[in-house]
Amino acid sequence: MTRLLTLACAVFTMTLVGCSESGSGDDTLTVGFSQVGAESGWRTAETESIRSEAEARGIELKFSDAQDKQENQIKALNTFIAQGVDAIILAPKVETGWEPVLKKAKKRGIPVILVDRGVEVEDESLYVTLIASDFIHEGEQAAKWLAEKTGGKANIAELQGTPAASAAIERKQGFEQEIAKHPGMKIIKSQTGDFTRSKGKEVMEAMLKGEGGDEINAVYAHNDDMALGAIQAIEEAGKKPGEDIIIVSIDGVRGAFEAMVAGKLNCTIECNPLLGPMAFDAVEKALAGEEQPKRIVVETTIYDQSIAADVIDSRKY
Ligand code: GYE
Repeated sequence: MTRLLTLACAVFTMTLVGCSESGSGDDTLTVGFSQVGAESGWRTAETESIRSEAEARGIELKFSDAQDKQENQIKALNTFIAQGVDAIILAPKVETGWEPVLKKAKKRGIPVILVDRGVEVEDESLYVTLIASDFIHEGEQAAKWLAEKTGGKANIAELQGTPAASAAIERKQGFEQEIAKHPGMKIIKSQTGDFTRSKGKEVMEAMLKGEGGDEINAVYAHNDDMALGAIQAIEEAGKKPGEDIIIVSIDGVRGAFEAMVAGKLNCTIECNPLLGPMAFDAVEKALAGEEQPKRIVVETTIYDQSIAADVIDSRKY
């Protein structure tokens, strides 16, 4: 009888251990990553950073590319929760609509780390931390640089990022509050180019052809990809980008440095996409029950034509 009882206890213990281990059945961490899509060079660099960091740490990464649709991100998070992942990393396309799925993750005790863009939620305990640049500051820096370059006089065409994305909302806010200090600086046209090169070109073409297009002497693009599209449109309109029209953008991708070396882009504000190490540090701290700040700010740096050639070879993305 004793032997049978001992065996039963052993089996029961093994079962408990099995249940307590992560989704993959061994002690390998399993993390679900919901990515917006691949709309820009910045986004691709961010994805690569997270993938390579997971590999370096021996973490099983379940990756979902939402093809730029929030409903696909929500579906992915529901799948990760059903699979019982240890943690979730989310790059939210837009700020709103996340409460229901984040409440489910919280109920299952799955920590959610936000990277890159923020969410609007009543209950901030629905996510552990947001690792992102200060987009308002980026907008302010772009405006300060442009004010200095133009002597505080510019008729600006603004290429906005994805509607309802915190990066677009806050970059616009930061830029506008800074140019308000310069009566000679006006945004005379503003439209979304959805953070893509093709849309940036299309919108810039329409702005140049439209009423008042000839007055445009500056472009503020919420990201480099749209700025590169605008450069193509400006050239096709027979104008010199970087000279006839001064262009400032944000991200700091390699194409921006190439355009600055060619004299076609004037300035980019770096928004570091290499968030993998910080994201997995936050995952590991969350799983260890360590306290973390609600907001981890990624530093930004200004690059213009004067230094582009010196640094281009050392760029990591
Ligand atoms: O600037 C852009 C990407 O959310 C900071 O999204 C990110 C932005 C970035 O499409 O290139």
